[in-house]
Amino acid sequence: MADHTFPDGFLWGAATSAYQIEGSPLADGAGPSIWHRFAHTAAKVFENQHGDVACDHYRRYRDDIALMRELGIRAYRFSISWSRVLPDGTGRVNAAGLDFYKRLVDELAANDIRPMATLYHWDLPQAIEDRGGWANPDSAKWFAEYADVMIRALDDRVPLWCTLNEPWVVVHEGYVMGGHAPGRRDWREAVAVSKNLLKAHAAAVEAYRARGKNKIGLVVNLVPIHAASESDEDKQAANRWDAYFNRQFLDPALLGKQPSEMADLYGEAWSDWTAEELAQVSQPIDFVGINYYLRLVAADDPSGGPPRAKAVRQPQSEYTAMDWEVYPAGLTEILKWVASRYGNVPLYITENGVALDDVVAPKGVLDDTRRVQYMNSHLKAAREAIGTGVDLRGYFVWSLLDNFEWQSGFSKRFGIVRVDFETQQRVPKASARFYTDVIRTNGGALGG
Ligand code: IFM
Repeated sequence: MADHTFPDGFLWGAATSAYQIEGSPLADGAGPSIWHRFAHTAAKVFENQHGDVACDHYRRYRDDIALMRELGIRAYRFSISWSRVLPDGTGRVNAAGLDFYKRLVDELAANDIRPMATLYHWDLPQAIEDRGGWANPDSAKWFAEYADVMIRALDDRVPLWCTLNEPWVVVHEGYVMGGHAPGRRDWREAVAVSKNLLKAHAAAVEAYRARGKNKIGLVVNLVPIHAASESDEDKQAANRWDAYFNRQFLDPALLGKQPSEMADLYGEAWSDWTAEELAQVSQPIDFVGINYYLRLVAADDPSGGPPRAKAVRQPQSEYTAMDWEVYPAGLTEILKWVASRYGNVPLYITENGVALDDVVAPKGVLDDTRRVQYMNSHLKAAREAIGTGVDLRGYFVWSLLDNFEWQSGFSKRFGIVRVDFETQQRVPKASARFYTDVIRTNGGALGG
């Protein structure tokens, strides 16, 4: 039987983000975020749902931390709402907003749970959006100012910091597809935002080096891309998609270069970077956070948008409630790829999990066997990558709680803990109990 135990000190965590769980978005002097504005615009989110209450974590954070402790969770990845702390995006600090995050990290410390704080998980202050948002070249400077406020306030208690969560999603969903705030569809703007996000990431890292004493990294969502056939057209389409999804942010941030496919894939929308800009965005970082959910099989699609590729469904595969292919081997593949391409930088799996149509049994029991299987197979895949020498230091399940899944509202449930959104009752699912065993045995409970 294979040994599935993980290295000593492996960090076992759970992840959430501010707008998805906190609720009370305007409480205690907070300013609105683009997600508050977007979700309150008709027909943007499933059934016009919004994050006004969500999991009410802003008021129930102590109970949620107690629950994590009960489940044996050792680390908690959360994000900070920029507009709670800086209601106008820049300038005046809202002491009450900042105080929420101070209390949160104090409570984590009291429960022996290590915090990992993400500075940006998609909820840009609306006040910044009103000044052009991420398309404004000053956004990098504004982000660094906000980062500095947070570092000064929390670095003594937060050992791990993430600058941006999934910049690819910010660009693709926010500026290409328009399904996320701020809801635009403009490839040229997407190109500008992609560059400004990388500059913002680097500016925050620089601010961190000036004052921070711990570790800071970047979180990206990575997707193995396989060609649908052996044809040159499909192979090139897969390659363009790989550049678009996987290398667009990591190559500049870690290698100080652009993937060679960028001009081809963005076409007329593309504008070249200067050598100075490339040098500026490649600030050394302490780790890369990888969010892993699915694989894509790509075919050439000359009539499609700039990357000119389309996804081909795999009839033999299992798909989740998000319609994402379950493909655990891809996690081993992507971890090994990052380690070999970017020089075995320390890695964390900062998100991994599955949305399912959970069925609650009459006595309130939620036996989410498929989620247990999903976690089991993905954790084994992670363990396999470690066995080949990948420096993987931790795993954060997405998500601790069922929550607000962006344009899908509350219709997609990713939690290992069920949330009844009427009563706010939390009920650990079978997957939460399974995770408790995995953590207690440092992976031994994964079985052969
Ligand atoms: O819910 C999101 C999260 O905010 C970012 N990563 C993917 C998750 C599932 O879609």
